[in-house]
Amino acid sequence: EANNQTCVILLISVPEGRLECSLLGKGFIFREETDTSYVVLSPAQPLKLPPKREIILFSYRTKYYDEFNVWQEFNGTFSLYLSGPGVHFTLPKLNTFGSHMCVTWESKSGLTAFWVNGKRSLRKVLRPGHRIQPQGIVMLGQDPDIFWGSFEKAQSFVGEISDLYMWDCVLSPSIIQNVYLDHSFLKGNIFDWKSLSYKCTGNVIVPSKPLTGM
Ligand SMILES: [Ca+2]
Repeated sequence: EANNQTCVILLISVPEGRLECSLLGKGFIFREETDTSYVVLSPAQPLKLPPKREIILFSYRTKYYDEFNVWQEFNGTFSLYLSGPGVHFTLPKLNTFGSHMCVTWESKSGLTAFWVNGKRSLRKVLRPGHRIQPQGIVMLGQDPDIFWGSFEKAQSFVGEISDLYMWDCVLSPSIIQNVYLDHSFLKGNIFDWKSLSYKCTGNVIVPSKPLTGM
């Protein structure tokens, strides 16, 4: 180049397929206005999960039964299953900035509802009079098809879960709304995020400072 520019021009010509080389210490410089120059990047992994996928959100399993499981289904609906039968709800999509989700089930009436960001779904009836059995395992991230195992990658949870609470009674609407509006939590008498006893297996990150966007 006869001019005084000192920039390095990285010429990349990839007519077909993908170029694989280390970019360490290099860069892309677009030197002039054109309608012909561009760089196509090939991700090492797909940028998002395949859309056709079911996702386990919460699993409580005893030896022979999925006692209390919350799912996002293939078609995007959300479900609660109690040892077999389940109810399904069409809800707003979970937001990348975080969503507050709550499931209520009243054993006597079977009334079941999903709450998203302080708003309650319509109610459906699931197994009135049913009793959830003790001595199971609560698991986040995987759906155990047997006690302690038989996981499927395609059903695993990918994302962030925080502020998990569980009670042995149905909370009032105002208490549920306050969790979303004021981020104020009534102490959970089954699970309480502030004093949760847990054990991580595999590639699970526990950030020292939780994200508090919600
Ligand atoms: Ca499974």
